[in-house]
Amino acid sequence: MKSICAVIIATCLFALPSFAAENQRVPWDRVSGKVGTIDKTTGYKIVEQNLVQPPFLPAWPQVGPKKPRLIKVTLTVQEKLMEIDSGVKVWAFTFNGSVPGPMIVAHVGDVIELTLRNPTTSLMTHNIDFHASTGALGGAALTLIDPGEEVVLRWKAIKAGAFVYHCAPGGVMVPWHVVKGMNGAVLILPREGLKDADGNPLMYDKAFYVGEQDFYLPQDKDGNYKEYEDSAADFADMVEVMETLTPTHIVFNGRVGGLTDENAMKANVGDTVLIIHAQANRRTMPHLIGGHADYVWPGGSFDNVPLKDQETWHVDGGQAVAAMYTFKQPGTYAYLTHNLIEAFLKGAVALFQVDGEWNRDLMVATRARGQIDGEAEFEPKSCPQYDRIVCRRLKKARQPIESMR
Ligand SMILES: [Cu+2]
Repeated sequence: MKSICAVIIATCLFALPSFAAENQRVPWDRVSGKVGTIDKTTGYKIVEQNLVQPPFLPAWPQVGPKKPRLIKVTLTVQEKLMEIDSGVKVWAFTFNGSVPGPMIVAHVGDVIELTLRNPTTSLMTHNIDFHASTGALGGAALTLIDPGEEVVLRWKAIKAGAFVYHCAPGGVMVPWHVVKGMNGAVLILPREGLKDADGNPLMYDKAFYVGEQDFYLPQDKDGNYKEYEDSAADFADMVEVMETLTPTHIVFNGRVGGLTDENAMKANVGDTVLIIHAQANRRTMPHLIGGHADYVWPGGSFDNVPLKDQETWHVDGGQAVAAMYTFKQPGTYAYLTHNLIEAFLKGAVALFQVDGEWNRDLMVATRARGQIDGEAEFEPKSCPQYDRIVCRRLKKARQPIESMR
């Protein structure tokens, strides 16, 4: 009996130091210090990332410092009534008030310290699943918080790529929260920056983050989109529409026209642009009309060799994919999903407005528009009621662009 007790005590004494050492190697359970100081548990410098509204990314270096850092970010839940098309409103669930939620940028090896807040203005319990992270349902199991609560989660970025994050409170709440807008993206850059297949650096001048959102909005018997009194009231009706698997709207940056007209993304000829396209719930097929993707990282992983010269690429549901393109001509470019029904009838179209000099070597109209001999002049009819916007744009496109001749 004595000898058994001795073995148990010896085992405990032996095991305790190794358990403590294990905890020291994974010190995620300590609160970090102030920005600019060194975090005692990781030895990493603490930096704060100021998150910005999409389609923009936080100002962040493409090549990381030699040593990893501890990056502090804060996401605050906002349940808010948003207009996603003229007169069409939905009670969105958001991170920091935007659909999609803001982009977080880090380098491989960095530790992200997220403070997630769910204020008492919320009606629902929320959390966050980072596809870029490892374990605990992407952090969802450690971050479920009721209104009035906050939580701090640390996770280490060990995979390079573009990744989705989203709320995942369990059961039918998961798709309901995601299609009410509660998703965003993370960009984990390789520490040495992006590279082509031969290991040459690929740097970008600008980066844009296109978050695609499918909405499933209930309609009344007359076909009008219904409005609800609070963020929870649409649940039963919306789930009914969700079960059809047919979105009523598919939009970029939270609304029809979220990235067109005055919201168009801007660049200059010669600019290399990184476009991160995120879709938390369904597949999509980005395409840049009048351009290409010079590089696409398949599946969103920067550890994959980038595909070159893609006309259309694809993003799976629950995925973010980065593409890179250097603009070679000025003008307006449509960036859309090349399911053209989804683009033109559901809303999934964005615009790039590019300034610069027209390159006649790449394209030229060698004969200006003119009448065919003997043909009567075309009399355009008035724009049909159902197609006012497209018709107006087509008429605008008919105006001659002198620099292209
Ligand atoms: Cu949620």
